[in-house]
Parts: sequence; structure tokens; C-alpha cells
Amino acid sequence: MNTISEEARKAEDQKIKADFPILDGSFTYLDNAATTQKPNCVLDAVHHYYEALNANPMRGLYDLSIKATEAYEEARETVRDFIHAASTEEIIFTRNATESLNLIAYSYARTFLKEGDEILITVMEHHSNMLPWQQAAKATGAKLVYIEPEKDGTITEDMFRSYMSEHVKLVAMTQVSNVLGCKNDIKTFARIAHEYGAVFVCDGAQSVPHIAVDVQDLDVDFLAFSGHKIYAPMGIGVLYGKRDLLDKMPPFLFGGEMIEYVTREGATWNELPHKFEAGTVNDGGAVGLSAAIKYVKAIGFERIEEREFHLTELMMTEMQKLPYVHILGSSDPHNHHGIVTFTIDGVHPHDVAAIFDEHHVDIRAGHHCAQPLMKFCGTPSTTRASIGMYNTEEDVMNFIEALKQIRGEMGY
Ligand code: C6P
Repeated sequence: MNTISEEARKAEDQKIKADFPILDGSFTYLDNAATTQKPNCVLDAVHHYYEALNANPMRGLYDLSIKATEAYEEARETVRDFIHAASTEEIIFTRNATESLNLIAYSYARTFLKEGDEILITVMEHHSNMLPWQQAAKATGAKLVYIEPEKDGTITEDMFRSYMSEHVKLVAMTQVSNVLGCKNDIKTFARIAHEYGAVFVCDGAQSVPHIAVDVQDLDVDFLAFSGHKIYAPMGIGVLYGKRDLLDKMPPFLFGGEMIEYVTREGATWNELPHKFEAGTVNDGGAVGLSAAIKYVKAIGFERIEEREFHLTELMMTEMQKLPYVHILGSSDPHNHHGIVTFTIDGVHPHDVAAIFDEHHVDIRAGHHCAQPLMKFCGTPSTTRASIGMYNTEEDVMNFIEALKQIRGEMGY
């Protein structure tokens, strides 16, 4: 994959990093799976929105409100094009991936699932793609079934098929694990789920920022992701849903703008996607997300994947030289998508994180909101470094240098 010269790579590294004002060289940021930093174009777009366009969208008939509405709907079209949805009616703005997944669990699962049905998820799910299904199962009497992957996170087609039956009505699965970094074969699993008449929910929180995701090609019924993990502001997220499913689902939240007509006795609902966007929306966030997507597209996923793979490979190769460091999941960097979670013999992950902090390297320690996966891996907590498109070889080597100090600083 190393298709560009060293010199060209270094020049590109500096160019991308210079777009992110917070990355001023005083620290090394490797917690991108938790949230990403924001480029100038996103900061400028949000600033411009509040400076020149801000009004309550879809409500006022005056010029500013119309401009605010146009900005919001333009952002929706940017998202539609980005994930290749058939229509903007299938793009619902939410607060984050968590809210998107809850929307499906509350609106779809609680309406259409019943006792005797099964909801199929995996042990590697983030709590946000687990707890909504636990609660939906409790509310409907459906059974929640967990796919047990292989130790490195692999789920084969045969394994997946062995869990499928006519009882399974809904499958929810992450495309990329936030701990193991492995990628699930969503296209194959969605096809099999459909053979059995189940709907397929894809958690794209950790995939959408790193690989091209085409909802029509994957043929998923729902896709959830967060803006803040793809260089956009916090507080804006996306739910993609197939139109025929969204049409028959009841609203999730009730209030302003999601109605068609209200009487004292009841109400009828607005058309898609507004039926699912109750209350005043996050227009500035949507505008920021649109700018972030345009920025990512201008660099292109081919280059992003190449850059992130190169750094993951460098990081893992250096880590694998240290016998007291153990990487969770596959030993092959192709199966990590920029996420490298590890333990260090004899050192608690919180001490590891504190020592990294002393070295001005930002990484995450803990259970990463995936406690059942931690249990499956046989460890209560771990440390995780995660790469974004602005990271450089220098960042990786700063991390490795700090990593090498840790055991010594703990008295080994
Ligand atoms: N994972 C991490 O450090 P929100 O919080 O709604 O933006 O994203 C939830 C979520 C859903 N699915 C996956 C696979 C995720 O990784 C996350 C968020 C962060 O791993 C914060 S806990």
C-alpha cells in the first residue's frame, strides 16, 4: 500500500495537520475513536452559520429563517450523497450514534417485535448498540442473543448463519469494533439477515470516519453514526433508514415540527424526515458536519485508508517488539482500522494513561463502553490508541517512546 514517497508523505502530513488549529505540536492526540479534532473549514462553517445564517429553521417565513432552513437541508443532501442513500427523506439528524440507535430500538423494535422473536447482536458491541436492545427485549418479551466471535473478533459467514433462524427479526452489529478494530462483513451478514426476513441495523460510529460506506451497496436497513468522530462538532449525529421502514415507524420524540396537524385529542405526523426530528434542531452542527464531510471527501478514503493503515502498521510493529505489551484482537494491522487496544504486564491501564499524559500523549484507558467484550477478552480494562487522518509517523513514535518508559516508571 506504500504508494507515495517518504518526502511526499511528510509534506502531506504537515499539510493536513496544519488544518487543525488545536494540534499545535504541544501534545500528541491518539484518542480519535473517542472523538476527533476539528479542521478550520468546520470551525469556519459553524462560525459563519451563527454569524450570518442563524434563525430557527423551518419555522419563520422571513429571509434569515429561510436561509437557515436551506443550510440545514443542504447539509442533509451532503450526508445523503456521502453514504449514497436513495433520498434525503432517509436521512434523520440526531444528537449522535447513541440517539440514532435508541430511535430504532424505541420506534421500530418496540412496535414490531413480540415474545418469541429474537434480536441478534454481538459480544463486541459498544454499550450504545447493546443497552437499547436489552431494554427493547425486556419491553417486548423478545429474546436477546449474542454472537460470540473468535478471539480476534472474527465472525465468519458460517458462524453468522448458525445464529440465524426465522425467529430472528432484527440484527444489530457494529461495522468496526471500537476496541478490537476488526471489521465485520456487513454486506454478507445483511444479505443473510434479509434471507430470513430480519432487518439489519449497522452501527457505523467507528467505520464511517475511516472507510467509504455505501448504504445501498451494503443494503443495510439502518445505519447510525456520530458527527464528532468524523471531524464535525459534537451534538450532531445521523440515522439512515430505508424509507419503507421509516414510513411505518411511529415517531420517537413528540413536540414541535414533527407534526402535520394537532387537535386537543391527538395529532398527525409530518412527512419524512421531519417526523423524527422533534423540537429545534442543531442547524449549526449539521452545517459543521456538512463541512467535515466535504473535507474528508476532498482528501478521499483511498488516501485516508492508506495513511491510517501505514501508521497502524508502524505502531503495531513497534509494539510487537515489546514482550510485555499485548495487543487485543488480530496481530495483523489490516484488521485494526487505526484502533490498537493493549495491556501491559503488571501495570494498570489507568496508570498507563496517567504516564502517557505526563508525556503529553492522549490515549484512552478503561472498558471503552464495551464491558461484555472486556469480559470476553478476559480483562477488566485496557489502554487504547486510535489514529485519525491527521496523525503522523512522529505522533506514533512519540507514543512508542512514552510506551517504552512506562514499565521503568512503574519500578520494573
Ligand atoms: N465510542 C469510544 O471511545 P456516541 O457516544 O453516541 O457518539 O457514540 C457511541 C458509539 C457507538 N458505537 C460505537 C462502535 C462507538 O465506538 C461509540 C462511541 C467512543 O469508543 C466513546 S465511548
